[in-house]
Amino acid sequence: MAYDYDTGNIFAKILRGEIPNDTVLETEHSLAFNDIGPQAPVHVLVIPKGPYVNWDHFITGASAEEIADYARAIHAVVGKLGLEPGEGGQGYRLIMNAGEAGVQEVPHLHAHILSGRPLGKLVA
Ligand code: D5M
Repeated sequence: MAYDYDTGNIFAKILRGEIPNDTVLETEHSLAFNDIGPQAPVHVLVIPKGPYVNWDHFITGASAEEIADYARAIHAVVGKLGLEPGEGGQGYRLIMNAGEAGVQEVPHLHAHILSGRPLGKLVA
């Protein structure tokens, strides 16, 4: 599957420094920042710095180094915010929307980390 990456998307602009973001954590290949319209008290987006449309594009096109960095960045945000489940941590929900059925609005891969309130059972 070939993906066309739109360099004009809002997260590409954030990565180029053209618009501001509320950074939570940055690594060599990933950036985490607070969602502009939080759906919960904690709502962080984690994106790879590379030009990947969605998870499927990323996992088939990114280097092992980028993939490891991204996975670790998500874990680092969870740790930084004290969300690790159990032992006093409150836990979290990790979501990636993809394509039309997933209602993905911004065409640059992003993981949503949600927490800070009971999120309810996941329903469509
Ligand atoms: O989610 C796209 C998410 O991106 C949605 O929760 C709002 C968020 N968003 C949009 N613009 C910004 C900026 N400029 N900063 C931070 N967050 C932003 P999706 O999964 O594509 O529906």
